[in-house]
Amino acid sequence: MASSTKSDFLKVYSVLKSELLQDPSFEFTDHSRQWVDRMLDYNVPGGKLNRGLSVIDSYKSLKQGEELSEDEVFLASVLGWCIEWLQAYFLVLDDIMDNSHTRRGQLCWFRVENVGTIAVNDALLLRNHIPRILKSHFRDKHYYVDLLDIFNEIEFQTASGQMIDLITTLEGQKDLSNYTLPVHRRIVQYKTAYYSFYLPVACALLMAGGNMGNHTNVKSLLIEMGTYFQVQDDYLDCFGDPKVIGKIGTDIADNKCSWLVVQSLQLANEDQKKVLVENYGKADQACVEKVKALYIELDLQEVFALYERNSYEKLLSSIESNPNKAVQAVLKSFLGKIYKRQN
Ligand code: GPP
Ligand code: MG
Ligand code: MG
Ligand code: MG
Repeated sequence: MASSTKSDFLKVYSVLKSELLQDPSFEFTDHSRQWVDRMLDYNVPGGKLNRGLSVIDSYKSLKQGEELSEDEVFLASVLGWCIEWLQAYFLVLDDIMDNSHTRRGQLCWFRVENVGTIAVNDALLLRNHIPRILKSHFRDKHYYVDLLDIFNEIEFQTASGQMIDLITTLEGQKDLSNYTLPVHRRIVQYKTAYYSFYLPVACALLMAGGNMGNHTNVKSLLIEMGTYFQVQDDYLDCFGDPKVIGKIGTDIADNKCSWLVVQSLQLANEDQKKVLVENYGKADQACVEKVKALYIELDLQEVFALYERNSYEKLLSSIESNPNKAVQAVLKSFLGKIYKRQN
């Protein structure tokens, strides 16, 4: 099945943006309309759009054999954009919390001249756009309340994951041995897997007349895939090319419970652990470089390559054990998109 084209999807973005800029609940002035217009263009459409596009692709797979109406494709695109709006809202705030510099090949929004802490309110606007979009396009659908509920649930889970991502760094400051695989797993499932993998499929299923209640094994598979995706993100934070990933890594300086530091704590001898304790979590480039050199010494690139191959094989065999061919197609296309990704 041909995957949805970015350009058709982007046309729906323009429609949604114009609707929001005409929202009768607010009396826009030229100045305020221009602000929201620029803020949306800066933060919403510039990513890979995988999450959003996968709602349409998943919906198409679930409706296998049926000719989709223009209206159905439009609605699936609208749901896809709601996830991209959610992602934009998270990223604007995450970049402030992680003290990041760049995102998607440009300055983080809060670092743009004259934006600063206005970015916090912009994130609130992005978040509030989601129920407004859903109301405009889904209020007469029988699954409207389920859609609202799922966006609320997933936002709560993501914010909870972000909380443990942040407060775990306090534990790590006391003692790095608090950074273990189970701790890492819990963080990444909540902060990334739910909204990035489970939510797109759950939206497509709701539109197709089903729900995740009948697909618990699919849910756990999506969470596994999301975990693998965030391990890749942790890896790319250190070993990715900023020109390709569009962002400069901050995990080492931020003392994050990253997959890389967890692996290195398992592999390091006493001297190497000392290097970690002395240099991890310091906002000093020389310290960051020492940690990176240790990662290379411990051959974490190879450890990651092995993990990546294993995860891929495990995920593929769980997917193939699913009895539903349409669901298999959805999951395989997800996995194909992220396996060995460089950005
Ligand atoms: C990814 O963490 C997780 C998020 C972007 C969710 C943020 C959630 C909030 C409630 C704000 P990350 O910091 O590793 O992502 P990146 O590497 O893209 O900065
Ligand atoms: Mg971040
Ligand atoms: Mg973060
Ligand atoms: Mg990261």
